[in-house]
Amino acid sequence: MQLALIVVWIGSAILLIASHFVDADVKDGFRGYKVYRLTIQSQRQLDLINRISEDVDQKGLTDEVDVWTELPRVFSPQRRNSFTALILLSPEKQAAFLETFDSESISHEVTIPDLAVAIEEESRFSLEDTRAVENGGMTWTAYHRYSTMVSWMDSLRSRYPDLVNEKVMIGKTYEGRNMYLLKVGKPRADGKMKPGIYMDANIHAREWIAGATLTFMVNKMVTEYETNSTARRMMNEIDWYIVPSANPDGYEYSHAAPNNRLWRKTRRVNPFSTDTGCDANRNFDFKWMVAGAVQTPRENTYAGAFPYSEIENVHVTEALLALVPQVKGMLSFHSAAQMWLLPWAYGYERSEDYDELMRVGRAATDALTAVYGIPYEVGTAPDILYRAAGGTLDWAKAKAGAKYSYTPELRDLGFGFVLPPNQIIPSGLETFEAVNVIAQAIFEEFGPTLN
Ligand code: 0X9
Ligand code: ZN
Repeated sequence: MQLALIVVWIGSAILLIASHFVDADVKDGFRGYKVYRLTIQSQRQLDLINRISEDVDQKGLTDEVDVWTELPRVFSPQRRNSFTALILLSPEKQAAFLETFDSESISHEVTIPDLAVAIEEESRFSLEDTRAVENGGMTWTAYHRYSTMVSWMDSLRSRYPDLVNEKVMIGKTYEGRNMYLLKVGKPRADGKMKPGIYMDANIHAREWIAGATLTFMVNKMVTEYETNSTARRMMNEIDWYIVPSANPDGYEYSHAAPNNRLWRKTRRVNPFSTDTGCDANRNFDFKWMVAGAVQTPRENTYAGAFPYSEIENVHVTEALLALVPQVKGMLSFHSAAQMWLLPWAYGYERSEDYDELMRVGRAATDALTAVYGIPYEVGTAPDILYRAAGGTLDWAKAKAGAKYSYTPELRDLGFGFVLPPNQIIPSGLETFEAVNVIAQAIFEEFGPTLN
């Protein structure tokens, strides 16, 4: 009896999805699309949302229905503070899905009433933003294009030549854009090697707050060197290596038209498929494809046909390998789960440094939360999220000797990936405090010089 009920229930969930998809193209820049926050209170409810998420991904229908929040498989409130999920619904899908949620007693509230409007507002430039760009600068009150980030690196280097040591071209993207590694820090008078921290952002194209937060923090460290003792210590004690965008093609694509706003992957044309791109955060050669990744090019977690199929990952990898053994920390910024993730992400094994990474991660997020009260969870990806192999997080720890390897998942606040630009500075200020804690931990552990 019970089994029959479950079969009927799963069947109807699939039917609900299947029967409603006719045309999966985004229409009119997400006009009338809404984002809802669902509150999940049982394993059964979690199963339903995970099932919807998987089903739309497999069918390539995420332009109509998309679960934005990455959810664990197991409902364990003692492990995770909140079981809420953001879901995007096109106008055609709203009625049927809300009916299902109601019948399953999943409570829901609208967080974005019209995604098209949110995207328009998010993309708005003030006069100051426009003027800054025209003058080769950048602001943190708008989300900027990749070329603006590159100009910002150049301008920072020319204004602070003692602190911005190098801007190295590390290679070209699939579409031919230059990728850069910026090195900042106050060189030691004795020329000895300081511990290094590598940071990148936007390996996932749509997570715009990641690159904005990273450039904000770097800008702050450099421009406030003389006036801010925290910035000065960070610059004196650590050499910082920064790739502001680890997936510039995807990032630019997500900016190019409102319909592209939710693009996550790279932009490589796959040889045996009409589906473009691969999840670059599944493409590194460590435990590749072991878990949380697929071989279906259409899906958002497509790991590529083989490790390093993506040239951008090759460049990041070679840049980081050239910094061994200096780099002791790696921060690859994502959004939007408000989590500070640590290795291993591929499976449930504990790394030998698990306790230290937890301790330092907790201290970092405590400092972050102290600024504006934004809660963050700390843990391995499988413990608080899900397994995901082939990401920067695991690779940097296993292969590049970055002991303190983390994937910070920045602010969400119910907006998911479309976080209003007035959140950039608060996100930058709070994340800066967390990064400072990690820098201090690395400085204390490895000392002022490595040789
Ligand atoms: O799934 C991901 O790649 C990350 N979450 S996101 O919502 N930003 O897509 C989490 C990745 C954690 N694991 C690894 N870095 N491998
Ligand atoms: Zn991401």
